[in-house]
Amino acid sequence: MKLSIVLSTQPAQFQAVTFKGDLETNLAHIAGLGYDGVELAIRDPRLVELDELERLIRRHNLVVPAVGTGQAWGEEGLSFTDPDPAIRRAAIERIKSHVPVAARFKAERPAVIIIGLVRGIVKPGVDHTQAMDWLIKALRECSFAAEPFGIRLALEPINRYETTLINNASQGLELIERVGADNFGLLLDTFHMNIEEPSLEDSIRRASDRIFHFHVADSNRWHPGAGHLDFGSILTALFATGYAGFVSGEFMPMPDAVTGAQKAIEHLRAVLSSPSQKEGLGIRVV
Ligand code: LER
Ligand code: MN
Repeated sequence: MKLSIVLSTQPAQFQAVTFKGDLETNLAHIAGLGYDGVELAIRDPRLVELDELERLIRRHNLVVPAVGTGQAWGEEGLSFTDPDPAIRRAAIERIKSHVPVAARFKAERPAVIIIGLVRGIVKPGVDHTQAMDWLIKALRECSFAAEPFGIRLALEPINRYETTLINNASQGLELIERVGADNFGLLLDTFHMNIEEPSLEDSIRRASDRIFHFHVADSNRWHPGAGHLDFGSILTALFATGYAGFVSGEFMPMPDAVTGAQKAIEHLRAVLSSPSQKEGLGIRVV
């Protein structure tokens, strides 16, 4: 299991970003705790000193499996489904501007650009069908722009309290059919899945090789182990699909970032090394 954790490269309002603040200190903590990678949450690549960021990340031997883009919505209100065409265009251009960033950090697997809330919500006066049409066109344009760089896009089904556009894995799989790009898939997040999916494991099995990235948080959005999700069962289902990507922590910095990150790694390793999970993964227990 390769583990990463979300780190924001700039101040952010979104609460489930585990690490914000001084980059160098945070990267040292993340590497020191045993994480293999860091998922970068970047509002706008133009705001980031990329050479310096890359130098720090490489110095700590960390990989960047994915780049999160949600702050373009959270801080600036950019979205693929805004009724204002200038805002939709700005959102598309912003996502395309992440492609060279993701390409810079590409490791042994194609890096992923995350499409979270930048897809938008259905705003008053816009009907759902219209919003879906805008969404599909934007996703096609961005996926085609990313393809020559070997970069993949992953749309994250997000729970109903944050958006009405793509809440669950089934809707995500239908969207994939309509977008029709091989480098477009899903990011599944256990926090949202716990609200929206009838069974996390069945949805993981159905999404299978369209899972391009995976977020973990417990039911209360604290670190895995702090709530009631069964991560042994969830991760066994994930790895049984052949998933070879990162398991990425995206949870509240509770009781504080370092303690949460440490408890997450301990819990995830412990549940995967318990005898019943080893048997589920086909590992003989002696
Ligand atoms: C982002 O990865 C996420 O999970 C959302 O809750 C953002 O609003
Ligand atoms: Mn998430």
